Amino acid sequence: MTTRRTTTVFFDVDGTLVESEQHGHRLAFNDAFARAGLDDRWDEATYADLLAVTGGARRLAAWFAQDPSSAVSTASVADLSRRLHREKTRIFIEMCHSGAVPERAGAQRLVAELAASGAQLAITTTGSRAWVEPLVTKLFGVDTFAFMITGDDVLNTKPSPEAYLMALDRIDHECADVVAIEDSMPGLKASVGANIPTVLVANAETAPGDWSNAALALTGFGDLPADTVVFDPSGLCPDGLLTASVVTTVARTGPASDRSSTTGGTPIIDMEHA
Ligand code: XBP
Ligand code: MG
Repeated sequence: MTTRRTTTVFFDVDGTLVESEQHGHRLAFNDAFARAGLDDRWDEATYADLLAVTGGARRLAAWFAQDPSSAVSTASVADLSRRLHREKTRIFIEMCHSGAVPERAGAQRLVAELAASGAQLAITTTGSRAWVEPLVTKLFGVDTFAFMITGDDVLNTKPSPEAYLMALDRIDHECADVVAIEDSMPGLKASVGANIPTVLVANAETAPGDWSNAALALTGFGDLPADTVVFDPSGLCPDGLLTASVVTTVARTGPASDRSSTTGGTPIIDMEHA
């Protein structure tokens, strides 16, 4: 007797399900600096660079460690980063409650389609549980995601594969085809590092770099006129719309190491110069 295989889809949150970085987290970090009486402020270009460091407290610590104009001594960096991050998290939770953090165009459609198709959905994020749980629940519903792995659950944030390995441990992956939906290079490294085929729904701001480790890369879910397919060596998404059927096919096809026909593909567009 053969066991029917299920599909499990791991969704990243920041930049993937929600438009949260430049007009969400960045503003909350700046507000926390101001409330603490610090002159530090992150403009969009600075924050785009800082996104290479995942996890808010780690991002703060990296900033204070590198910024020669910062008045903060090395000894107090870790403590200050933790305190500022607690305040930033309080501010960001208020922003989530007030509706200031919207879902990404097409995310709601894809999540609903996948849920209707019977796929199991889960969250794998580096963000803090204190805002992830209420925001995801508010935007996507209480029972939509089977479980959420957050930055609070791991020792090592993305690009470490730890969150994804932990997520794999939570499912019966012998019987499930798995796929990750990510928006950034650290996220892509993390999911591919756990040998999970990945759809990169890239955000221009979060994902400069080489996308060819993705099974499929787009600049959006396909719901906006500007969304384009950037990398699709297997011709999985000819219409440019990321549907439940496309995602399920990526899961069934498996990781790059299991595929024979797709090695050596090159991105259709170089996003750094697009
Ligand atoms: C998200 C992050 C998070 C957020 C801020 O990365 O790195 O740190 O930027 O949230 P990913 P917190 O989307 O790859 O999971 O301040 O709660 O950490
Ligand atoms: Mg992300």
